[in-house]
Amino acid sequence: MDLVKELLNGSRLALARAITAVESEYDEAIDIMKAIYPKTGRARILGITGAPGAGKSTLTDKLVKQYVKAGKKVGIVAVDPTSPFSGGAILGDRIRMNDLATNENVFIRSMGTRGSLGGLSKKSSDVVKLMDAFGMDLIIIETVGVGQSEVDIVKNADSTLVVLVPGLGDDIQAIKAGILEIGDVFAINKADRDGCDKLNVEIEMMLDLDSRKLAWRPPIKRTIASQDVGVEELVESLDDHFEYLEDSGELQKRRAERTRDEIIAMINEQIGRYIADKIVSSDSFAEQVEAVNRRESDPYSVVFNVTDKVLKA
Ligand SMILES: Nc1nc2c(ncn2[C@@H]2O[C@H](COP(=O)(O)OP(=O)(O)O)[C@@H](O)[C@H]2O)c(=O)[nH]1
Ligand SMILES: [Mg+2]
Repeated sequence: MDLVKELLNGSRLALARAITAVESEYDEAIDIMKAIYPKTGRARILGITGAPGAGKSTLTDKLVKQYVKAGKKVGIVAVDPTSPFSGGAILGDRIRMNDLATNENVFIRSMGTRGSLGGLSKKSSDVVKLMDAFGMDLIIIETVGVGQSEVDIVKNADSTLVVLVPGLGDDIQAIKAGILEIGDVFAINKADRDGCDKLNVEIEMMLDLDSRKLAWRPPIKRTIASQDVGVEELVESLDDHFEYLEDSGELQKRRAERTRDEIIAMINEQIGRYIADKIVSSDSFAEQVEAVNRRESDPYSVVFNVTDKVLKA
């Protein structure tokens, strides 16, 4: 495919078009993904999550500038599970990352729930793969908030940075959504505000409660993203974590688990589609439902009939 060839040769236009194909679920999307797959697995993937307004985009902007200065090529996928528009609600991020958008070593793409058939987590993970095959060294997945869908999305990353803000009760919000458990590095951003020590103690306490006894103790770094303060130290911690992942074999393990989960999810999706297309929309299914309503049959028998048919198909 020409598009794939161009993408692998570094065409940004081809990358943009491939992303659109994946996002819009065009028929050729699967062929594109198949063709680029052998070229993936090279980039390092960083997830960034935290409450809206915590400063994730501001921090991403500053982090990326550090990596670009170090000669890295960086892809950014900004994902908003609450918006049906790609880029609509993330307009503010575009402004905050304005000068990055024109940098030839940076590629930014925003995604919403448009054409949500395949699920945003899967789609954003495919977009990451496209950027990986394109040749990005680092790919950042930034999500807008702290809900379950955000957790699912950042699970596609190798390491996760959780951004918290002092004095907001963010900590409690994060604990609820299971965000703390997925943090490999913590940033207390807006460290120009009061309450950093308290938040720091709370995160440390949470980490003490973690029963997994991991070899990696997530570091807590203070940043003032809007003033570019503490960002170099944060980069160091993020690099340390990636090094740890590589040296301990954890990276390989996490990626292998992710591959397995991805395949299972795709099988489920495929079977779900088959059921929707071939069974649920059939006359015979409608008749069986009616029979249940007349109490001539029961739901358990119908389910058995249907699954039996699928398994033999
Ligand atoms: N006081 C202060 N404001 C910040 C800091 N970092 C970001 N902001 C501001 O917080 C607001 C939200 O930032 P944004 O990056 O869009 O947050 P996001 O929703 O997590 O992506 C913006 O007005 C930023 O300028 C900081 O360290 N201190
Ligand atoms: Mg943002």
